[in-house]
Amino acid sequence: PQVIQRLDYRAPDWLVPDITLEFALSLDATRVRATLDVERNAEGETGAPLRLNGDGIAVAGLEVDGKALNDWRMDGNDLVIDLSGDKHRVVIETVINPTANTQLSGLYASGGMLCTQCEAEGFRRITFFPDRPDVLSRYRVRMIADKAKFPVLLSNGNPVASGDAHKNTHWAEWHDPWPKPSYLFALVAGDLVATRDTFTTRSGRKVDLAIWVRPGDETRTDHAMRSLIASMKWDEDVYGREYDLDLFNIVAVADFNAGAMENKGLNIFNTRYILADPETANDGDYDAVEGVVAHEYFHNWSGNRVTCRDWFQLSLKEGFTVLRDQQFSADRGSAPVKRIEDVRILRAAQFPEDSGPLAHPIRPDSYQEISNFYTATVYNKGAEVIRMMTVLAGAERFRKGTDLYFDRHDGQAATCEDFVKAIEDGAGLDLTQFRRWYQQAGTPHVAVTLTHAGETATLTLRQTVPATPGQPDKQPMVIPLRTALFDRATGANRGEHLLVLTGEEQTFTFDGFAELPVLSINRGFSAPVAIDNPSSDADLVFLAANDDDPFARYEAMQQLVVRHLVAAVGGQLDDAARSAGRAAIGKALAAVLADPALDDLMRGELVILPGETYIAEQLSPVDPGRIRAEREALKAWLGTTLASEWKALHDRTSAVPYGLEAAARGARKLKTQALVYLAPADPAEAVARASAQYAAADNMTDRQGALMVLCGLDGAEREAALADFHQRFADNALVIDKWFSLQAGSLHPRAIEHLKALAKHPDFTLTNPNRVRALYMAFAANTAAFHDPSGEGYRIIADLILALDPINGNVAARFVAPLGRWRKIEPARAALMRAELERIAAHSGLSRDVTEQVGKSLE
Ligand code: B3K
Ligand code: ZN
Repeated sequence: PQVIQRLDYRAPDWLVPDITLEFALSLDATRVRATLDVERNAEGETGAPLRLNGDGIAVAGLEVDGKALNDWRMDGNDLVIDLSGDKHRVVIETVINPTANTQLSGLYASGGMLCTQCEAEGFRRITFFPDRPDVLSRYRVRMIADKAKFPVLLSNGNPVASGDAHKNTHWAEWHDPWPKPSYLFALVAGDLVATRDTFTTRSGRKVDLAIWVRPGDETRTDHAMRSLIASMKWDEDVYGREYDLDLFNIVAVADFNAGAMENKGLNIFNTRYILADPETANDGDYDAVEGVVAHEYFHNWSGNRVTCRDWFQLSLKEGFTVLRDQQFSADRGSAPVKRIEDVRILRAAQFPEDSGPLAHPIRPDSYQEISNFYTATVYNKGAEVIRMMTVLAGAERFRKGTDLYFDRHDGQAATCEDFVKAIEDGAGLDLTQFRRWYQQAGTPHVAVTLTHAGETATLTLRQTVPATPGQPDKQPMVIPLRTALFDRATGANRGEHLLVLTGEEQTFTFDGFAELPVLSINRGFSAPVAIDNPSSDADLVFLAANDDDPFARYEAMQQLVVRHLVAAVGGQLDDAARSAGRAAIGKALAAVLADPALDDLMRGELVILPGETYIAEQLSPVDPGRIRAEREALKAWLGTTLASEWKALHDRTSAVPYGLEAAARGARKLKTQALVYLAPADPAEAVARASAQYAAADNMTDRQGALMVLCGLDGAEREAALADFHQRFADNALVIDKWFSLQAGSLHPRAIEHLKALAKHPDFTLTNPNRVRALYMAFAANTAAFHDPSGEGYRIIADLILALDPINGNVAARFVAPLGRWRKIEPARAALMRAELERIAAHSGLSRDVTEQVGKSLE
């Protein structure tokens, strides 16, 4: 396979300052006429021919400077044209079939409408073009289409003109004044309705806002619109960034590979990140809509005005934009809870990636298929790396850095190095060594020892960065750790310090301590590292109850449980140690339940047990079955020991009426958590309460929570609730997705059987990515079911990959990672996992996406 290397970057030989695209749209034969004004790039290779990328398209006509041209050649998928001068006009015709485009990349059909997805390399499936982000063009787009089937015609920028044409057709012309790379091109044609609002920017530009959806869905766009307006205001207030067109369109599409796409002035969204109302969207869905709407909007500056020079720089826009959307959401709701959620995602999705065969730096060095690099590492770790810059610089100086970055690189295709340099210059930081975060993969581990002598506490920190594929040896990283010491006798916080670990090992001393203090380290998760902290259980119980940093409080609680479960899974606990560990956890949990100073949203975070994948990260080799068993056993014990507390909590929270405010949301979170603990302890009680919660629910959070609990248990109530849910929401695809996920991800011992039946359900289809993910991602994350000792779970996922690959390789490749973790799993299962990877690899005609992921997983 061809491997693209970061260091092979060369400037483009030709630029395309202007392009006109004319589309004669239809579902199965769309004609595209592209007029490219090309000119030689002074930085390119002298005399080089014009090389235009294509993918699955053929030349249906070609003119240069007004004359038909036969003197062209294909080099693989590239169209190559020898041109004598420095400036030419090239006109290319192609014909494409959107309905046949099941990859959902390029121009495709979704439920009778037409839409595009061009990032990263979809534009070349529409027309021949230098499809690379450092070629920026002004786009003019003309569309002509059947007026009844496609009453709405949208593209980037501003509408210029429109009108009726021959025989039931109409046309529209759009112009985008901002030069952009081809991956930001978008077009939508369909029968859509808009929810409208306006936003006036701080300099007084009135912007028309529209969210376009299928007729009937317009009742569920309010939250997205509120989120958009809030994002526009926030980016002005916090980053000084103003919107730059008179119009901002969002379109929601049911068939979409990703979450959403930041096309200039025309964001295209997966419906799941736009549509929300209390009955059909849970609280998490509300947050996701707000976060993704903000994320795509923020890309207008971090991504569009300043774009990426090449795809190795993807984290330039994604890491930064994720940080920006995280900061926005933190400002909109509870900042500590948002931080905890973000860290939970990082640990569940990114840490395993960083410790597995697909590990890569946030700025990768090579790829076969760039679609495989839209990862938790590039996005979430990328955000953490920039967040560390904010920790080192402080908010004000960091803002000086970002101002300089936007100023310096506006209109350019920039690199991660450009970003770091701008922060360095603007914020006044030296990030020389810090740059290793862009180069080295792997989650650093920091081992901590705290000793005490005389009046002095001595903290020793030792870092190791694990070897990752292609990177056997690592250099020490810059690790900023917000740290506090608590007086053991009084419980007082003696002050927070920012300790910046730069060497392999460093020692810090603190005076004035009569006895060994209690250590609170990596507060707020100031660095994306794993801390190996030998604090006693008693210290963790103390921090879980008393730390004034909410994240640290959560962390102490997690660590207490992780430590216990890791020992239990490893068979290192005798009866006495098991009871002592449980007692400590029970005590901490009881304190959390009783603490009147905690709000329910935060309490809801503190009571959630660490996830199975995070526990698995601490173990090698892993027996996933034992993790499930020990975690459930602990839950059952806590459910029994604190039974009356859980019931009282369920009663109290059930009395809180629905609302979007934090208190009501907190109550809903705890309401289902109470059931989660009662379920293994007293299934009959849990079933009764969950059924009542389901029946009384006036919102999706309560209904879905109750159904989740019922799904893990046996009985007529389970079947009745599932049937009711399906019937009640039969016409709502996003809710039916939940119905699939809840069953595939359930704690029920026969989850595999359920999954097999669901795969044959008439509502299941391989052509809709949301539906595929709903069923199979939930299953792959259901550790006990996926890792069934028979190997059946592995076979199911491998079969899925093989069946899905010809339809949608991009989505198929996402399912390789769960199998790719075989090296960390106990030998019997590991062999079965590996065998499935080999079975996939033996197939011919696999997509580049799946080939790369499977190949790397077997290396
Ligand atoms: N930039 C898009 C990602 C597109 C995915 C391409 N495979 C969404 C986002 O990160 O905002
Ligand atoms: Zn993004």
